[in-house]
Amino acid sequence: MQKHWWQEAVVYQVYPRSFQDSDDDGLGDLNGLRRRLPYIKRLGADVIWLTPVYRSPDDDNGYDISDYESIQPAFGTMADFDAVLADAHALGLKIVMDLVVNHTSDEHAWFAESRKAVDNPYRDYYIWRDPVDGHEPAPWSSTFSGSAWEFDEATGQYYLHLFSKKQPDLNWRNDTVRDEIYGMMTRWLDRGIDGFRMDVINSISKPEDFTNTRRGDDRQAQVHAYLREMNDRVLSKYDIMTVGETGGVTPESAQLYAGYDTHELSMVFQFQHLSLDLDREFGRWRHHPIQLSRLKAIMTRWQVELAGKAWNSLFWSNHDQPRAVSRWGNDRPLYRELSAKMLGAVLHYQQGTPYIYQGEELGMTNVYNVQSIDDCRDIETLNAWQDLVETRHLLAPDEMLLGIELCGRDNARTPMQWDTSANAGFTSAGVTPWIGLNDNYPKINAASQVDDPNSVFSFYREMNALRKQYPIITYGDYTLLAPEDEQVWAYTRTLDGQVLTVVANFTDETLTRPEAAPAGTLLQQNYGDDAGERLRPYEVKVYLK
Ligand code: TEU
Repeated sequence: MQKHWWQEAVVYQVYPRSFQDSDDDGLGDLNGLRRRLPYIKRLGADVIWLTPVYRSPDDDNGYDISDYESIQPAFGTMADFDAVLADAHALGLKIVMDLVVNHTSDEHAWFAESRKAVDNPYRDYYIWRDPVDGHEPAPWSSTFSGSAWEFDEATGQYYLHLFSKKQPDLNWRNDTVRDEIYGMMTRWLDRGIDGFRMDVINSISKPEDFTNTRRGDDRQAQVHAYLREMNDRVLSKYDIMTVGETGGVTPESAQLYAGYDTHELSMVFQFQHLSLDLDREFGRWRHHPIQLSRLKAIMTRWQVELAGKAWNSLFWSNHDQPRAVSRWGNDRPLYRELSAKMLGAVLHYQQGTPYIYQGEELGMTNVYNVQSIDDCRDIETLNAWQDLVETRHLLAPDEMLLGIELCGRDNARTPMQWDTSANAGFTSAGVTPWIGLNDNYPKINAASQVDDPNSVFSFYREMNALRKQYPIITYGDYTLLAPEDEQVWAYTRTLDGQVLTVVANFTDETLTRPEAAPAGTLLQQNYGDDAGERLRPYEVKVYLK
């Protein structure tokens, strides 16, 4: 297996609008990120995944792009971006940008032209269809509630939008569209960035005829042709990292997207582990407890079935998910730090590139006591409330508010908690942040952790350092132990005669497990000592022999 730098790297995801404000407008920005680069370096990350900073009307917080090659003014200028990139590189940090090319904003110049007339040269940049019997061309739904088709009076046709109606889908069947995108990508890579995270990239292929096709039916067929073309014409010309966001992908299909010999992407984000606690009918808005044996089985399948064929990404959270310690661990004060460290270890010691979402390294939690939908900012949440509560009355307000508290996307988007000063150091005192702070910032913040050897931050920092010291963490083969155990996740990694053993207690009980006292030396743990076969609440231990 040929080795690549991104297999040995740790990625830190920055959601810039919530990371650091430098000009007191209540919104994070590029100069704020520049100021915090030393913090990311100190954590021991190697790559920053920067979510979109391009010009955008912000209907979906920047995932609705109106100009791929200019910077959102509220975030700064292209010169500010270049300064961030230069400073990051000077610190040995790489920057991977978010590529959102399944759709643009409806305020992009291309769409403004396309919607003018059916014979406009840009018409075929997007997906327009005639009504069928006076209705939408096909029963496709938007991820953000409602139909995926919006009727445009001016030309009497519908256009497709898998997300908000202000995010019209691009027509990847159009060679000119692909040429435009490959040109834009090339110019960003020539600017010096180190790769792309590709937003919903397995949605870019659509059927020619929408009748009798379900959303996503034929993605396999065309999307790989597009990605091989993208790789041939752009990606292969640079030593970069790419990660595709591929909802619905399986260990089998992932080998097409990220196979060592398929010449498409470096790796993909899979979501099978993130669907375990979702409701079949109401998705994230009706949350279910997670059964550990099912989580272990899914993550083990990815470890075993990709081994030697494709590279895994490893993540618990991102800007679309609730906070990891609240969803998977125990965010009560007694167990928050212990379970945050346990979750970090059980994920990072698997094979793959780990992704740390901003604040995860501090054990930041969900926001509780959501009193009203007016506290929410996320378009997915607002649209779902309108649909499920206000229009179809399928969920009661308090049930939906509970769902938002447990699994809404705004949980991950509250301002980064830097210190105990007003606004957690995210913005100046007296400034109103774009979204409310989590009121636990006086207790959970970077300033109280970076110099504390027992903090969650220091635990993540230690993991990142151990990764550099022990190749077994990157390249060792994974084997699950005790698959049926509903309380403990234990596994080994083996490489060149070495054995690394990870044992994690997912409960608030003290348990006894023989695998909790393997041979070898204790490499990392979240308690001050080693209690042998006795596993204390949320205890994790990593041994090396
Ligand atoms: O997310 C794709 C996506 O579907 C997620 O938003 C998530 O799966 C969704 O919330 C369903 O519950 C990407 C971006 O990460 C997200 O922020 C964007 O909103 C979306 O695409 C559209 O660009």
